Amino acid sequence: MKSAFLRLAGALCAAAVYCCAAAQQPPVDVQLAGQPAAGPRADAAMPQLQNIYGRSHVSLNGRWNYIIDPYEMGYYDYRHTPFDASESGKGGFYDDRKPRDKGDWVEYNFDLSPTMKIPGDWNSQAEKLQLYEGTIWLRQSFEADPKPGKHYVLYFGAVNYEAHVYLNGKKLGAHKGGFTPFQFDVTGKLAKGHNFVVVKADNTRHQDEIPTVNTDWWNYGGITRDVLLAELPATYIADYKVQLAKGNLKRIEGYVQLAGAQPSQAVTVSIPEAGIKTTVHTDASGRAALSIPVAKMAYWTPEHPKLYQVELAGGGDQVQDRIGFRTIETRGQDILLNGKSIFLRGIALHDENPLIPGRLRGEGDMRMMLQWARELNCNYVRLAHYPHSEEMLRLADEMGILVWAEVPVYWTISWNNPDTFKNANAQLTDLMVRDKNRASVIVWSIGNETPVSAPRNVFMGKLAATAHALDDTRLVAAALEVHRVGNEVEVADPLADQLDLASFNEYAGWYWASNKEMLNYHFNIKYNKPVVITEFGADALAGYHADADTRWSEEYQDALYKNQFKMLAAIPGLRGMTPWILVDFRSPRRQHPYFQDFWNRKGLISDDGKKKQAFFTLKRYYDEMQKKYQ
Ligand code: GCB
Repeated sequence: MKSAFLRLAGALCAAAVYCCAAAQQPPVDVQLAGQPAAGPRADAAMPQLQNIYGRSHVSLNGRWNYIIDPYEMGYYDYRHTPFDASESGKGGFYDDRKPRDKGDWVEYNFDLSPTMKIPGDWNSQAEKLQLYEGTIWLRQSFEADPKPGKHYVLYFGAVNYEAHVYLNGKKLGAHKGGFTPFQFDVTGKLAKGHNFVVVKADNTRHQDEIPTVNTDWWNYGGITRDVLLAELPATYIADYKVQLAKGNLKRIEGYVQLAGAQPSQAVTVSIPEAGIKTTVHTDASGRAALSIPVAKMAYWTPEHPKLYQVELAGGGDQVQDRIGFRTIETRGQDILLNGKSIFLRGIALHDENPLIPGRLRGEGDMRMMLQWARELNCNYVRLAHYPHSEEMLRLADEMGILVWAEVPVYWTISWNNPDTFKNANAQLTDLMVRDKNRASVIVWSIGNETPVSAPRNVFMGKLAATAHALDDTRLVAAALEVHRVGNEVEVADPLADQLDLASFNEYAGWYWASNKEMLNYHFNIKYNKPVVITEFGADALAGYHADADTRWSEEYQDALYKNQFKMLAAIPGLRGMTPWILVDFRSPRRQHPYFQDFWNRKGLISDDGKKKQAFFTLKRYYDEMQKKYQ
């Protein structure tokens, strides 16, 4: 049944929505049992809905009006008390009701303010915002025709970093964390007809947040991913996991979670192409475990990334997904995909488009990045250093590219602050909740280059425990650091005991030792685990040619890659790598006026899409490794 239950006003087009069976129940509170609790940074947000794109929804993307507010005029009064905290709330930029009360004197006007494209970081949309860090208010208007008995969910794919969200002048809640989705239950809060949503987005960096003040990437602010309004029936499928059991090619295990009016129901899970159809009954909390034998199935691999249509139906709701089935394990120093030893031919990438400034804006941009990885003959990518979008993971599923997924626990976090830990733990949980059905994801990474110390070991150890507890079917890892003792490069980190890989960054030939000297070094890795090099690399300005001893030249970068391959060949447990990095990327730390000019030049592809020499060297190496592991 097709019903246009919502129409976007203004520049947005009317969108058709496919509604599920109409169970006419009064709206009830959304409360999901059995899901990890949202962290303290998600004030009043509801738990994540699995597969938002598979629900009846309209997009609130498009052009949003915005107001730059460096002094947070729209949030605090002149005594620096939040308007939110006052009874009338008057003065805040979120109260955009028209006509205004007589005598109201307001110093803002969304209608006369400029617009920017959402999803989209603000830095790349106006020159004066390129380096802006602070608050911007954004507003979108839309029309709705909410139906009784339905649930409505306002979803944000990501807002960097802190978001305060208001619907029709009333606060829905706040969220911290720039790369994970959050949503609000807006049942009973939508008006028939005109509605408006206002977001205060603030990308100010703080020492106690995740990430902290110091990173090597651009701090893109704003609503960087989709904004959607979804309609759900009175009882709905809130979450599900449908994956092969740990190391077991013959059994699917997981769960289904209903929420809403009548959470105790029969739910049918079918995978028609695999001849699977099972009915389970959810308990009073809406949950049922799944354990389904598999007779015959084409397992997901990079060579044959088979995705099955999976259908879940129950309680008047139904959701479809495309899911691949594979196992991933380690045995000694081997990584086993569906029981077979593999070599991870990888490359690292940021969520940034070098050609059209800003974050990746949609499937076309994402396909370009993964296609470049494919041209390198990669079967694997490291999506550094924070969760990339759900669409990226779905594309990796479709294109057959294995993924290392990561949270922005980067460098010098405030290890002793319990709120900082809660925040990191919540971001990790949200990533894992979102992407748990993606075959491409084989590694959850809990952080990058975090310096060993007692409080750090406790903090990171707890994150590792969270990752293992939430998902025993994937590998848990971190990009560790190395230390040099004489000519030995040591990997000795107590955290490694809790990780599945001996994975580390090493900048031989760039941050230490010259290109030639690096061949005198050898690795001392104390762990009987697969070794995966998470980073090595060198800056090269595309088109700058010199000899192999001249830094910044393509020749230097190329020679470094060749020497790395020689050096790494001596590691018996080497099972993969993600050199740093696919494409040059923007970073405020990179100040050299000629070679960098705010770009980190370690890309194998330049900021205008040209392949550097080392690109072809890495491809040749991967061609050889592919033959070796066939
Ligand atoms: C690293 C970091 C990465 C940097 C890179 C570099 O170790 O993990 O985020 O961009 O080095 O280029 O220095």
